[in-house]
Amino acid sequence: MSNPGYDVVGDIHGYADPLHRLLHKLDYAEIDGVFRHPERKMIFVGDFIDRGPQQQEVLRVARTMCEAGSASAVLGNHEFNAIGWATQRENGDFLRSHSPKNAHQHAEFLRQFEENSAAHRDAVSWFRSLPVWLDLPGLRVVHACWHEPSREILMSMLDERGCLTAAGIRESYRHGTDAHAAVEILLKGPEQHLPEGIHFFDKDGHKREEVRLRWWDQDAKTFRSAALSMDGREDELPDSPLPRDFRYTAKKPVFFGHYWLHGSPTMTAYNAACLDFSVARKGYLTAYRWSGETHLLKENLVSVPA
Ligand SMILES: [Mn+2]
Repeated sequence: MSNPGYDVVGDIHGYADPLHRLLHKLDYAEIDGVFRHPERKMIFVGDFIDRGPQQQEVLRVARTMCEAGSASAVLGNHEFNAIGWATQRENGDFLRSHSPKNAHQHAEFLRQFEENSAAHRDAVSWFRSLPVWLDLPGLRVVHACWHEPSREILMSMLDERGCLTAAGIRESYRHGTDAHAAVEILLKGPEQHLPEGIHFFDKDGHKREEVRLRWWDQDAKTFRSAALSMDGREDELPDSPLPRDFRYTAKKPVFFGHYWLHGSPTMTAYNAACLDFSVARKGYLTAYRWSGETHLLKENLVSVPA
C-alpha cells in the first residue's frame, strides 16, 4: 500500500463528543477499544487537552489509535506546557513556573487528571513521546507554524522519533536560547515586534508592541498585511516590510491548528491548511481528508459542530 491517505484533525481541547462524531463521520469504527479505518490513517495536530470536559477520553481515543498504528500525532503547546509543569530541574524548580497565571491556565487539566496521580504521570509521559512535527512523503504537520530555521535549531535535540529529548525539553524552557525561540515559533506561531515607538491596543484594551503573523499567506509581506487577529485595526500598523520572512512557500502541503479560527471551516491557503475552527468556543472540530493532492481543496474539509 503506497499511500494510505491521511485524515488530519485539528485541536480537540478535551471535547470527546465531537471527536467521536467526527470519527464516525470519517468511517472510523471502534474495534477492541481502538478506532480504526480499513484503509486510512489519522493525524492529530496536537492540543488534545486544555479546557474541555472530557480530556481523559480524548487522550484515551488518540493514544490508543497512535499505539495501534491507526493514527499519529504531533506536540501542541498545551502538551508542551503540561510537560514543563510536571518536570523539575536539578535544583527542584519546575521547567514551567507554577505561577498563579500558569496554574489557572492548567487548572482544568489538573482537576481531571489529579496532579501526581498515575493517570497524570502517564499522560505527561505520552506527551513526551509526541514528535514536534511530521514531515511525511507528500504532507507535513506541525501544531502552529512550519519554519525551516526553527526546525534546524531543534534537530540536534530530537530523538529518532522526532521527539524532544529530556535535554532538549530543558533547553527549550530556557528563555533567551535559540531552542526556546524555535519551540515558540513551531508550537505558538511567529510574532514580530513592531518598529520602535509603534504600538496598538487590542480589543481588550491591552497595549501591544508585537503582532502575530499570517505565515501561510504569500501576500503577507508588511506589518499591516501580515498581522493576525487585528479586528479591523490593521490601519494602525505601518505598511512597511517585515524584517523577517516567515511565509511558507514550499509546494508540499502543511497542516496545522492552533489559531482558533472563527466561522465555518474554510481553506487557509492551497498549500497550508489551518484545521482549528474553535471547537472549544462552540465552533467546529475539523479534519482534512488528504489523498495525495498537492493543491488542497475546501471540499476535502470534514467537520462536525461542537
Ligand atoms: Mn495551540
